[in-house]
Amino acid sequence: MSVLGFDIGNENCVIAVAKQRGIDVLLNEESKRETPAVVSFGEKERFLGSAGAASATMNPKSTISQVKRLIGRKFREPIVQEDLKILPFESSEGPNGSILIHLSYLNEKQSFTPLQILAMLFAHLKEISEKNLENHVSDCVIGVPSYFTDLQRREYLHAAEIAGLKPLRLMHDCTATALGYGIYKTDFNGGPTNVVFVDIGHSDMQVSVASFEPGQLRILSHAYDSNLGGRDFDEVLFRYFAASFKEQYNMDVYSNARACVRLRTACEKLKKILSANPEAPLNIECLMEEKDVKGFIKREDFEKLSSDLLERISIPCRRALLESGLTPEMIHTVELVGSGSRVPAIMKVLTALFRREPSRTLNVSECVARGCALQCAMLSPTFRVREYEVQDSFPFSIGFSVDGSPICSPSNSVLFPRGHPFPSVKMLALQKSSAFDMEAFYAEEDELPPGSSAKISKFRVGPFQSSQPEKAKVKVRVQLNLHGIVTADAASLIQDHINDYTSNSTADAIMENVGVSNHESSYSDNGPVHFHSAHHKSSPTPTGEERSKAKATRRHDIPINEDVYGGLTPLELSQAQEKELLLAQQDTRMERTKDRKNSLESYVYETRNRLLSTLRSFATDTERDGISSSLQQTEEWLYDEGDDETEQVYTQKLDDLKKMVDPIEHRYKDEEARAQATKNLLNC
Ligand code: ATP
Ligand code: MG
Ligand code: K
Repeated sequence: MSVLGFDIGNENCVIAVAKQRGIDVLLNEESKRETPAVVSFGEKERFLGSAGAASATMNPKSTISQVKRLIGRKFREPIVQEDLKILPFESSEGPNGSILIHLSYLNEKQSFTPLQILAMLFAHLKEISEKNLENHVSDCVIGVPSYFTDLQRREYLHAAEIAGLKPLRLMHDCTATALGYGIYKTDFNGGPTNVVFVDIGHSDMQVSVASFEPGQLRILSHAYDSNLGGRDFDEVLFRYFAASFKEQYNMDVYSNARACVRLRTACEKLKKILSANPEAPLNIECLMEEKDVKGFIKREDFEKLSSDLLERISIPCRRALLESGLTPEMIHTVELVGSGSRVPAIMKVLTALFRREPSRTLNVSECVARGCALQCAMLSPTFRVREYEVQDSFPFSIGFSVDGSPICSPSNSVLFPRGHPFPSVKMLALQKSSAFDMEAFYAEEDELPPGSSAKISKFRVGPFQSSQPEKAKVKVRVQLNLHGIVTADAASLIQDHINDYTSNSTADAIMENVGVSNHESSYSDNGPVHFHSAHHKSSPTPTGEERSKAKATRRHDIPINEDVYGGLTPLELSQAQEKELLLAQQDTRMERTKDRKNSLESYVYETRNRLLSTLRSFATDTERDGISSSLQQTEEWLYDEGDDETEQVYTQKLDDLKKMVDPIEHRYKDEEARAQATKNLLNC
């Protein structure tokens, strides 16, 4: 069983696989190491990845890119509206404020959620992996931005599930990068070595500070700007040239979707040229109104136009540093990754900020996927990886309320404060004698990306009824799991006779940490046993101390009903799975149809040639004429009404032709065999 790491970027995806000798990056069908995160709907089939990107300019309205930006978000969020303005496909508000993408496919109007589109990408990456490895794949670790909310993380898991993948973990991008960086280093001695990782991608940037010691890494802080990445630099160029074409050619690029796509693509290319050259030209033929356009810009001017963006880059860097509690002097190195960081001015900004030049020792586009593959190997029982402990920290404060009241004290609801190590499990002891509601939410809204909802989920704990209401205690197990998702996944009613719980008079909740020492909330690679500890999946496992108390008590399991805000219902999930299956079948059918059509076409050409050569003397004139004219007719038909036929029709046509040619083919083969036999005889 192969273990994989996926980096799903807003622009590019990378697949890494763990092999016994190390980590490899898989090549896609174009032999590229990066696969565009694009899904395009053709007339009768989908084009995914590279093929999707190729049809983006041909077919902009049916081409979905940047779906990562839309995952788990609401249509009306201002930032979503900004993004949708740039994206050429149609969209609208769906149920519960969700986003729906509309396009026409198979001659009907169809709509898809971003989650469904993401699932298509996952399925494509899975297919690439299976072709490469000639094996079925499912276990994987998937990189996610540290700023992803609960819902975004859940949607990633659902999308992966729809695609038939089994994510063992969603891993913060920079944590994956840090793992790949640290596990091979053996020179981290003499106290902790602190490294800042700066990842600038297509539409976001993330900064994390990690502290390495032999055999372990600890994340000290995560910071981010979820709306600042390479594409913002493209946009600077786009606006500049759109304005200058308006002046120069009196042309309004904004009014033409296809022209916008083409100009943006050209600007991205131009930006890349400026990374290596002091100036660059821009030429687009027939941009719109049949006009060719020409432009030119110097790197210097590009940097001036980008000054606001460049300033913004230092904000998350400062924040990460501040929260790590370190000063720039305590930083060993700054590692710069993500292809968006290739703009030279970014290097200058960071050098000034950290008072040293960032290094680029990692593969900037592959490090996340590689780290994820390593993590997958560590989690998989089929691999033995060097013992290494990874302790991540969670970037948001998570609060809980019970029947509307804060859980920890009348004024404090924070169960997992920002920076809390995870995965982590907490047991809540509550004084409740019948069904109640709990709610999980982000306690500090300004920690979240702008526009995100603070709501996470609701839990109905019950029904149950205590026979001794005044002594009833309920224990609820709450987890911040390995994916960074919050759940309340087990509850039990404890009716005890000995009152051995110190009850808190201000709030009726008593918090108990079940083994949430730093050690247990992180994990190391002591084989699967250590990591898949009882705290992860099984029912509540009391500690030794609790167990002795439990002897004097009766314990009944209570059902918990979880309702995730904006989450997929099981029915919706299975509907999405069915839909994906149908779409995949349609693609396969179209692939087969193309295959059949190609076989027919090449049969026509081959037979025509062979009729003039090898087969010539085995056919009568009448046979030859008959076949020739059938070949001719088939060829004409293929270019005309037969251009777009079904698999069965092509197969039938080929069979018909073969029926005419086969007798001649047989005569030829018989003759061949006779000649061979004669030759053998003579050779003896
Ligand atoms: P994200 O991490 O934001 O989800 P991603 O992982 O797909 O997205 P990357 O592949 O790291 O993003 O970076 C893509 C960005 O890097 C694009 O904006 C692209 O234009 C930019 N880029 C690639 N090469 C260069 C270059 N030579 N000079 C400048 N920018 C570049
Ligand atoms: Mg990335
Ligand atoms: K392992």
